[in-house]
Amino acid sequence: MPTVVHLHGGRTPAASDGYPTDLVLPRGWAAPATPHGSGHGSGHGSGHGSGHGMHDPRAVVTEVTRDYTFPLDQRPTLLWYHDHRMDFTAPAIWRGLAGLHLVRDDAEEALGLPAGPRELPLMIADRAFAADGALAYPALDPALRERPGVREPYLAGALGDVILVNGAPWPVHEVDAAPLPLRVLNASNARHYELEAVGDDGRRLDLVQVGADQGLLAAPVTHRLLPIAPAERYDLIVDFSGVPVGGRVRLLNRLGSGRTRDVMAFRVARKAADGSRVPATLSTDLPDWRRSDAVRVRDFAFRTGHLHSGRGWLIGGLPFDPARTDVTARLGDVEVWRLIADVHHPVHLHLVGFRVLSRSGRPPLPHDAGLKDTVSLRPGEAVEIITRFDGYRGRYLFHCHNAEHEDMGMMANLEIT
Ligand SMILES: [Cu+2]
Repeated sequence: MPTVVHLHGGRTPAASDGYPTDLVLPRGWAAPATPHGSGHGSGHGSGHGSGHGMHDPRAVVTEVTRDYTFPLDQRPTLLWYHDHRMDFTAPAIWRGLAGLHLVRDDAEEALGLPAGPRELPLMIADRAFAADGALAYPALDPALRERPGVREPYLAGALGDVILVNGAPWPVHEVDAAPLPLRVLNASNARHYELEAVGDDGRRLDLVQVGADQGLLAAPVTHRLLPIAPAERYDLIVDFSGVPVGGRVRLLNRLGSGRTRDVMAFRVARKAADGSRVPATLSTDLPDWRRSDAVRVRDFAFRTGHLHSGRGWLIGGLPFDPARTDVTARLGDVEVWRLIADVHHPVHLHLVGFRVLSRSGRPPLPHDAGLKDTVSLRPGEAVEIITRFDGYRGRYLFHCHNAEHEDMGMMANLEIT
């Protein structure tokens, strides 16, 4: 298959950011005889021998190999990499083209947070399987060559009935009776979770958040329930020192039903000494952009709508077209963006982190703390974010990270000049 790698949350030069048409093609890959019919706009018609119909004069296509450069000049945090192929990102992620990427630095390690060998990344993703064990995905074109998108019942997003954590269904992980650092990614295409950790006695353990998408918070935030949308990350400390040896703590999804309520479980295997602590101040380098710093306020509506041969997902009434520049921002400028949703849309900006300013006129929620690169818009909500376009010039993207929405039009171009 054609593929292209995006390092999600990475501060990456545009040429290595994994623009959807900057494809790496298999040897001998040829364009289909006819363009697919689902159409994302005016750019359709001729291809680049890339297997889809989208015309993009700026695409940089290579065969078989490509070098990416990731300077990683950014705050330490949990990033993830995944395929970003034009029109076919969702099935590629579903098939496994995704993984974790940790950025560390000395200052973070000097904090004395619980860390070291106990640190446990959790990549949570739902999947569906056929009777023979093969991955099942409702693609319109199972060969993933011509017609993008999913069958009609899955237009809102493909949900699986098996919850995988680090590739294993509902795993049980043995832990010490000590604070455990968890680095959680929701790598699901479309499933939202509301996580809670519940012991055998029915009591909830605190989820102490120390980091967001883009690294350490200013101060810890304690949650009992923690919503996590596709592509969001949280760094958490869960303290198992009060759980008896042999006891079990289940990580549950309150938004699931039946088996999709279960995510994984921890079994406390042994007592352990632990000298770690969660400091009251975690970081002092978070940007504190103010509204008065912003040179521009922009509005974007994330809504369903008509592509020229069916239903899809639009930003500002338009489906994605790589040949159209939707936003031009000046390097160094601070802007406020107001994002409005019809249904749930986790909105992701490439290149930059942002702060959440408000939700439908109210203050941000506790889990909006820190520096984000993906914000979960709830149905009917208007979320304001503020950011500074910093780092590199070039062509970037913003889009919904419900992967099916993304493949069915819900992306836009962000040109930084
Ligand atoms: Cu969406």
